[in-house]
Amino acid sequence: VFVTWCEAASKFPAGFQFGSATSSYQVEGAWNASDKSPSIWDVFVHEHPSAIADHSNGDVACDSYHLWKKDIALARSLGLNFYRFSIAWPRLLPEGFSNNVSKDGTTYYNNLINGLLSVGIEPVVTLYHWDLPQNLQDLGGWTNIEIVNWFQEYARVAFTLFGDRVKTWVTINEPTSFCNVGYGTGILAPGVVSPGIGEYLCAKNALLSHAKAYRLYEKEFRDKYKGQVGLTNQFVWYEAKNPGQEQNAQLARDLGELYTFPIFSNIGGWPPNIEFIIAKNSRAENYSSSRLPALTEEEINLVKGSADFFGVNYYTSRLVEEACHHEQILVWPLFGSRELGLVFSYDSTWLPRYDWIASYPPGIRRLMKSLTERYGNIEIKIFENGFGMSDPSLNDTRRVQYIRDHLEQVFLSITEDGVNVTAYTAWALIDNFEWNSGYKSRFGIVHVDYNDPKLKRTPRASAYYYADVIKKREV
Ligand code: GBH
Repeated sequence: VFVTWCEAASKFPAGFQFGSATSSYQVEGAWNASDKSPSIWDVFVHEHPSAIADHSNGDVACDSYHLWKKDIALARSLGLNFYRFSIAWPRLLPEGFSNNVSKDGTTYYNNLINGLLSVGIEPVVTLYHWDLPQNLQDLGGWTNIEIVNWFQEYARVAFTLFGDRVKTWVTINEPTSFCNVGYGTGILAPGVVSPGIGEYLCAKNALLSHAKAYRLYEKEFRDKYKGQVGLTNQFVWYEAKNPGQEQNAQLARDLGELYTFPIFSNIGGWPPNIEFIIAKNSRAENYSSSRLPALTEEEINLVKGSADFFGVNYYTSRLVEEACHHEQILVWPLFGSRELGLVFSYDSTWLPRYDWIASYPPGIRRLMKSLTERYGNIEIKIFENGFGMSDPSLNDTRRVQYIRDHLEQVFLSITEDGVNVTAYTAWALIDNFEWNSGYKSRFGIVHVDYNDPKLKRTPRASAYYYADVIKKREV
């Protein structure tokens, strides 16, 4: 009896799911195959090659558009329970609108979904992982309130075509990243530099777009298909750098919950203290109204409760302190927040470290505990966690350590904190186009040989390690 209890106590609960992920622009390639139209990333990388570290682009990437069978075979060999991928909006709807649904685009995603299901892997589908149709960007993209309707119609097409087989939908990946970096600092596509303005228009419209897609599913698809819909966001866990700074750490966490509070809090709307600070800053800067667009009563109610789970992408944590000079370039959410007058750093003991990632495994546990305490025992799905390396080698010891350390904390969240976390996702299944870092930055648990015309995929030590965890269901 004792042995059985011990074994059970060290295993992840029966319903817990292990997966891995990629996104369309980062792996598909085939940027102009058939009737696909250009996305903002196609245009951004073609017009500004120097925005990418190695001047590369996603024209070919891992060619998953043609090599999807190989990706499925890999996912299967690792024993994944689910595979999270995204649909390229301009591949499915070449005109951006629902007037014209691509036959080849539909076939591609049907093949991928059916191929996964045929080997017992659940497809988890993201509708938006940053590759907006360029023609919609020409109309303002995420800063145009009309996107709420464009996105809802896109979601309707996807739910209609694939909803019979796809039971987990992620509407939007990391609004924090593409709003603040795509429409704020302008580092990511579409490269709009409008800090404090464009990024907040994007924030409001992304939140409403998500909610409209959720309500659509609720009304027209849920009875039939019984799936789950939510969004996933990047979360950085913030702690005070020095004693007595807890209030600032909480402020940073509140700004990080810009897309969480409106959905999961009882009162809905923007986090009140963040709304207050941005209004105050706007007044001081002589604006006639807050740079953070207000939400109407109707919008607040549309968004409130519009998710069946918390999607959490977690990579790293930060220590928070007050900025001495507000002019310092502060890039939310990793380096600081000009809005809050805060700068972020990490501890030198947080290892391994790579670029913006400093490994701090307790962060993922504290984050989930905090979300649960603030918003109730809502189901959490970790939809990204992973480690980058410039070293392409197969013996990726540091990545193994990173994944193991984080899985340990996820396990403790369940057993010690009673957090309702039901999924873990290793980002990424294969090396891919890592946005501004190009191909030099590798996140795959599986190596891709970019010098090989066949783009051969080879599992790394981390892939074997992860496969073993999945098989034994314990860390
Ligand atoms: C996630 O982004 C993405 O969802 C995924 O596509 C990506 O491949 C993965 O993580 C690994 O990076 O301008 O200083 O903020 C994580 C958030 C946002 C972090 C963009 C890097 C660029 C540096 N990323 N950011 S900065």
